Amino acid sequence: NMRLASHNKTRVAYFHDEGVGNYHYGERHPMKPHRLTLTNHLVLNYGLHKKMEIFQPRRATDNEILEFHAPDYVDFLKRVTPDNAEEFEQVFQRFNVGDDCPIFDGIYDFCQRYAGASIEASRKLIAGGADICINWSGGLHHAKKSEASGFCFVNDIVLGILELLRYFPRVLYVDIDIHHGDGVQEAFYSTDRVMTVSFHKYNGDFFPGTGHLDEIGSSLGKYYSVNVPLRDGIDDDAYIWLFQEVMDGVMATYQPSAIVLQCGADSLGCDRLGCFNLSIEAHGRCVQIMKDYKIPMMVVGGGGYTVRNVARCWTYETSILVDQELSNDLPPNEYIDFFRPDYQLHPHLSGRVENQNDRQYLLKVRERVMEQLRYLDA
Ligand code: TV7
Ligand code: CA
Ligand code: ZN
Repeated sequence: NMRLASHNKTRVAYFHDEGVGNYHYGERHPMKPHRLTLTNHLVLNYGLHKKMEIFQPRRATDNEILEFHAPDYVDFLKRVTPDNAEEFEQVFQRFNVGDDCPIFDGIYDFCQRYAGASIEASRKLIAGGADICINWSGGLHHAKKSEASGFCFVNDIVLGILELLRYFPRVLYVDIDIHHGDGVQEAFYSTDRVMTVSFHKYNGDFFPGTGHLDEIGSSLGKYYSVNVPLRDGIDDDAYIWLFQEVMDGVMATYQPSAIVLQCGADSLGCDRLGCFNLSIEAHGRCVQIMKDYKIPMMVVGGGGYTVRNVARCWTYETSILVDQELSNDLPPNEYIDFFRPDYQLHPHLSGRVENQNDRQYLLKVRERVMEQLRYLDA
């Protein structure tokens, strides 16, 4: 890759919207945008901003959001508020708003902010202005063309990939959130210009219910959707092994020109909604593995419901992307109380859930994925 060969330091651009952490899904709702403020504070207090270019992103415009989403759905998101919600109740079902995807103050503004950052990140990569772009507020992978789903209203990943496709011939999407990346998979299910790869818990029941090994894509996109279904309690060694095996196979066969990596932190041990046993180090190892392929890459957030660990994880992953080692002692900061009682970057997170992924199961999954990838070569 000439663009990377011409200089040896990775250039990282960090997109952070000052206001994006101030939205509230509701008192009892597990999605807490405040985790983005917390993450940004740790990033700054560790001094990582000195090793990146920092951008305050633009909000996405209506027309940019309409590149993927349907006009009637966008119109609804723009107009609905908690105060006028009753006027819209007849369309709540159609657009799937309710408990998981509630109407809250500033909902469309929130979407414009996190989606604007992903679109700007794509443009920065296209312009060759950075090798890696980070948007921790993005990664809302469940949103569909005409409906909200799983805490996601606008699919910033699909919008970011559509932008990348204006310039890059092939885009690889990789998703390590514990949930299946269904919205992104669906959007690109019948094209070979995007390969989607999701690692997730799957048992037919866990949200969103899709992501079976046999979902491989259709028509031109046949074999270009890859699913890695996992059982409860997967540990560091098994996850890293399988991730390395699958991604080496994918990179060798697909040879993408750009990568989008969704880093949902609900795959960590001790997550409020998750059931894996991953440490922050192992989660970060996946980020390191993708970085080492040296392809232009956008890194986004996603799920993550134990807020203190989300901030730790994405801060650590920022440090990996800028090649800066961090002390395990968290720097003093105004939110230090969130990190009680240990005040460490790497708390012990495993062991809460029994590992249901035996060796035989993991080998079967790897073999099935490798078999699928062999069809790409042919
Ligand atoms: C990317 N799990 C999103 C992951 C989206 C998961 C779900 C909840 C949940 C919602 C709440 C709440 C919750 C303790 C957990 C079938 C249902 C069951 C709503 C109560 N507490 C991402 C979406 C998932 C909302 N949804 O991938 C308000 O858990 O399982 C479901 C669907 C129907 C709706 N009910 C839950 O990480 C960002 N929801 C408390 C208050
Ligand atoms: Ca996933
Ligand atoms: Zn998730």
